[in-house]
Amino acid sequence: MPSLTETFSAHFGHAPDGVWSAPGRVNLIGEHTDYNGGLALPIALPQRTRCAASAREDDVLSIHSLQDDSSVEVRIDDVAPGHPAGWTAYVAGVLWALREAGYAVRGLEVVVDGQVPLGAGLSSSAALECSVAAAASDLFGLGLLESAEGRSTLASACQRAENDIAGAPTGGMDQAAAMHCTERHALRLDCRDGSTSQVPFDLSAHDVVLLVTDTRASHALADGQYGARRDSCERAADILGVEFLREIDPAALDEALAQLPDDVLRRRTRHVVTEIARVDEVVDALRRNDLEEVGRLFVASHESLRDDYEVSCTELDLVVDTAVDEGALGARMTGGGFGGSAIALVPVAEVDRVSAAIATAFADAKLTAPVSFSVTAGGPASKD
Ligand code: GAF
Repeated sequence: MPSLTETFSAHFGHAPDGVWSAPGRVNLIGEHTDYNGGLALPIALPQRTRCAASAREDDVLSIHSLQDDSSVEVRIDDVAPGHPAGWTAYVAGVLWALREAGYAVRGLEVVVDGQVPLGAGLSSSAALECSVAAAASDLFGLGLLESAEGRSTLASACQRAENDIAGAPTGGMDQAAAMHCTERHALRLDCRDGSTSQVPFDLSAHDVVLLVTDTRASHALADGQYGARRDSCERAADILGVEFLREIDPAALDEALAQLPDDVLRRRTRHVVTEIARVDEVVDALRRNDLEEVGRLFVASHESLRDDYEVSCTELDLVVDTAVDEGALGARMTGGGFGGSAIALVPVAEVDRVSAAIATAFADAKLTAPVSFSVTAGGPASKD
């Protein structure tokens, strides 16, 4: 396959002004907490989406994909909810959102090379949005990559692209991860005030790896299930008289649950409140290198997502159960759920056995073969 810059030159007749890239993510813990003003703890993946880009003088965005050889042209002024459709909404939506935020952006020529697995719950869409946002910031002299505050502005524009143009009512963790995560660190993200801190995350000294398993079970955030979970949380917060479920003190959880009118709202609330508390427990355990405790908290998180939040599925449960049975310190689904990927903390000596056991369990259950790979914490959106 020709390189990204060769494809750009062949397609547009000149070399690009530059190449920018942004990572996918896995969230270590803190799932379905971002839209509740809660805490999350993602790492950036080594897998990145790269975009070669040049600024145009006019309003036209011209996009080409290396993977499916498709091209789309759209005027930024014509971008609106549902237009353009498909993956190009994430690109066009970013320029639209930056303009909505008051930044003077024009059209771009873009060729995209997406190396984050699609539909795997690893935030390929945020990686795409953030790579384009990084390019736009540099090419239009916005300077937003240069500061944490600027990066948060870019992350917000990317979230608006996803919410308003692509129609996925997501919470913002994925875009914040792509903009703020740093190598060998997890990002403690406070979604109430937007603050971030870096937590050392380098498992190599402990002979442990983070194993990601893409279940290949389809996963979509623009369908009704994700939005239904958000609605339940908003209803519960409303009944409890708080802006976000983050405000419920875990020590007073039972009293809060007693005020809710039905079992579903009680279980959704219990997941959110306990999951937010688990994030700082994992941060503390990582800081004292207690990976056994991190593993235990992973399993508690998975059980809460499976039983109380009901966003797991057969495939995710099978990865988690098999990994733990075969010697993982802990495992859990990561991301939105309903398919996508799971993560496991696995001693190096057990990685091949755990991966093989997961593959065998899927084959025995007549499920599509999963893909397992180990990851380290990568860096944020940047110019290559
Ligand atoms: C998806 C969403 F995009 C995030 O905002 C977050 O809510 C996550 O699911 C669940 O934690 O990745």
